[in-house]
Amino acid sequence: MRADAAAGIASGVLGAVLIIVIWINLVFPAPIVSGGGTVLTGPDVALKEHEWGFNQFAKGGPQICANTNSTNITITLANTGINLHGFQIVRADTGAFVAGLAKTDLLRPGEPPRKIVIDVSKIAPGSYDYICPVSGHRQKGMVAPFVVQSSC
Ligand SMILES: [Cu+2]
Repeated sequence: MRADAAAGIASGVLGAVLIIVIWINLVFPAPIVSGGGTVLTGPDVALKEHEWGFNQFAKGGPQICANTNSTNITITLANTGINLHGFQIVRADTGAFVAGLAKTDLLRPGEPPRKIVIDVSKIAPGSYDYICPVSGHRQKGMVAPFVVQSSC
């Protein structure tokens, strides 16, 4: 077989493999790692946002546990990604807004970290999620548990 024909067949096979790999990733996306075993607690929490997770270069993020006897949690939010990202705490069941930034108040890539004060006394004990409210980002993995309970 001629060398150029062999190279053509090889690149065709490589292209087909790439298309199959991309298709598998689209049809069977990797599961979102919710919590990932890490729990952040205490009055000061630092979160790095990027595509498509918090504090890790993977989907999901660490759980945040808020103690009911603490008053405020200060979340220092840094956008280390290349897209705009926001921050909201929403109800785990309904997705209703509970606290955080307005949907249009987004952090630009590389802007100085922002401190968001969450008044825990205004949130009933229970299960919540913190998310990035930018369209599609939660679905891609920017979601992790936020729980309010009597002990963390
Ligand atoms: Cu985002």
